[in-house]
Amino acid sequence: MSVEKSTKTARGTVQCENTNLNLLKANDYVADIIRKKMTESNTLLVNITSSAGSGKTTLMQKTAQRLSKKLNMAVMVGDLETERDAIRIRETGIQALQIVTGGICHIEAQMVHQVLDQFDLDNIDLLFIENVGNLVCPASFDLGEDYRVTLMATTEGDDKPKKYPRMFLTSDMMLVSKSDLLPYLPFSVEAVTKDAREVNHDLEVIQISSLTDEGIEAWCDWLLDKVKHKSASMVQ
Ligand SMILES: Nc1nc2c(ncn2[C@@H]2O[C@H](COP(=O)(O)OP(=O)(O)O)[C@@H](O)[C@H]2O)c(=O)[nH]1
Ligand SMILES: [Mg+2]
Repeated sequence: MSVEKSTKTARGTVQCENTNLNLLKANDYVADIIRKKMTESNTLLVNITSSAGSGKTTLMQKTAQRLSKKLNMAVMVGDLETERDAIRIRETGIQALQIVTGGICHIEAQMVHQVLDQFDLDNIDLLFIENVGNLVCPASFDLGEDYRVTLMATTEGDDKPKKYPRMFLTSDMMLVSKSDLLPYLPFSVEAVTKDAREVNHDLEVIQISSLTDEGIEAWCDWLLDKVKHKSASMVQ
């Protein structure tokens, strides 16, 4: 069933809604199966979203360099075409698998489920999904993740949380990325944080740069804490 709704607003802007309810229902069913598998294997699943070019793959490389000696980690990465990102991540020595969506602008739970048996989940503490780069479609698809983390690059402009609210509403963490470029850009970390928290009061925020390493330790500590917390809750 497809629901299409359009409303004419006072200022003459036409607001459209188009949600394929069956597709999302099927997605959520598979997402629950993934969640169960992750609980059984005690693997923390983190879904990384952002616009194209915000620094997701670079952050995956950086995180692997920092954490792969402390815990077992792996990445599945979605793109419309090419295996380029998986190759970049594999260069750090961790397992990375490319999901080529063939034109689809997001990863769906079914795609994750199809490749899960290629990972030795019982021996993976932290599994990342690097989603397809855009702030729209990935917001609507639950992938069974424990946490959703959205990168918001300083190069994108600080007005995005209010323009793409669903992405920020459904995220647990906003990483303000490429902070090394702040001196050269009209971008306010204060303004972007205020807007994002008006959309999602509980959103955590860390300012990071994969170039200067600003915030990378705080990011890695956040991940280590979540991995620890998940395994502690398994013991109880
Ligand atoms: N200045 C700066 N550039 C970055 C940073 N992180 C990534 N980049 C660059 O931004 C571009 C896109 O990065 P990439 O990781 O491929 O982004 P993705 O499309 O979100 O995966 C590349 O040219 C990176 O070298 C950062 O922290 N600072
Ligand atoms: Mg990438």
